[in-house]
Amino acid sequence: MSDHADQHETLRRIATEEAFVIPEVAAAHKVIAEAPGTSLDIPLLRAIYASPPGRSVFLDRLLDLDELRIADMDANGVDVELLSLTAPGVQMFDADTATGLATLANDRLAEAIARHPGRYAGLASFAPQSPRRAAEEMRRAIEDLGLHGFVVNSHTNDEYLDHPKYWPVLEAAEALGACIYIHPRGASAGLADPLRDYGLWAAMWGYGIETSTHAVRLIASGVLDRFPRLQLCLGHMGEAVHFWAWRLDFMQRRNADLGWGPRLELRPSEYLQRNFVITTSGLESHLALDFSIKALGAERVLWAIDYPYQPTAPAVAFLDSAPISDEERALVSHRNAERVFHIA
Ligand code: VNL
Ligand code: MN
Repeated sequence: MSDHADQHETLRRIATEEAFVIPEVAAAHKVIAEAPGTSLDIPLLRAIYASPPGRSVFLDRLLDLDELRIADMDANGVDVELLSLTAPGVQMFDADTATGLATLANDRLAEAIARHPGRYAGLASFAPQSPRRAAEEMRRAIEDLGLHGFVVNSHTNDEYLDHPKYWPVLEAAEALGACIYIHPRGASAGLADPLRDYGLWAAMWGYGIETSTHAVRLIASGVLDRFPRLQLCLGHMGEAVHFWAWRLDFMQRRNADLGWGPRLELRPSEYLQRNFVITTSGLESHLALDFSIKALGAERVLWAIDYPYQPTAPAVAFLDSAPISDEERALVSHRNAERVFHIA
């Protein structure tokens, strides 16, 4: 075996956007799947949860935190999965249901991590529908349960986290030193109509439009001047936001001159460098990886699979065969995840 292959044998792999569900949330998603509605989350919920399940292979794997998942990890050399409740999480439920289910999901997540020492870490859910209770649950999840950060599935009732009502959530994450992973979901009502054809609503295109817009709102609103130490994570190779950095910088200044937006303390590209990390989930392109490392630095790019929605073996092969230095590979594969998500 060559030295190169040897090095890969011992490289710790931490996958950072790995989905699960608990039966109680699955049951509540099924109710949404079987009711009429125009939300762009409904087609995928129907595919997964409506009876008979069209994509039960996803459902089985989402519900499993033991045999199937650990076997898939072992077969592919994945050391750790950073788990998060699958989209849209609790964000389509009423505030009380959402708050209760987030708490339950976080308890189950902590139990799964304890059952499989060293194999899992976890991002806590919270219910933005009730920002004060969300902030309390965020404190409990980090301080009592020992979870490793947070997941939010983009908009909540068509509102974004730059809205002042959500500042308690941003304040809690910053104070706890815990990163918020902004995961996609179906686009908000105002973004939705051109995404209703050809399957554009989901992972092919709509998720990226929704989630990149969320990230740009957080930058352009000035909310990162209020919470300068807040750490945010974007999947899917940064949802391409960093590709737009030059234009964001140029046009944000013009916006400020026109009175269309605030005067920011930093340029948009500087917030990307200070407040964001990105993951490679579901975008296994060496060209995009090379661009991302050059644009943001290798210490801001983390590996992910997007299990069970993406297959594990190609995600591992993508990492192992990436034309990057051993130092960069170690950062992307595990060191950045260890630092950003406090994984031992
Ligand atoms: C898909 C991919 C769905 C990644 C996801 O969450 C996800 C998909 C619902 O391919 O449909 O995180
Ligand atoms: Mn995902």
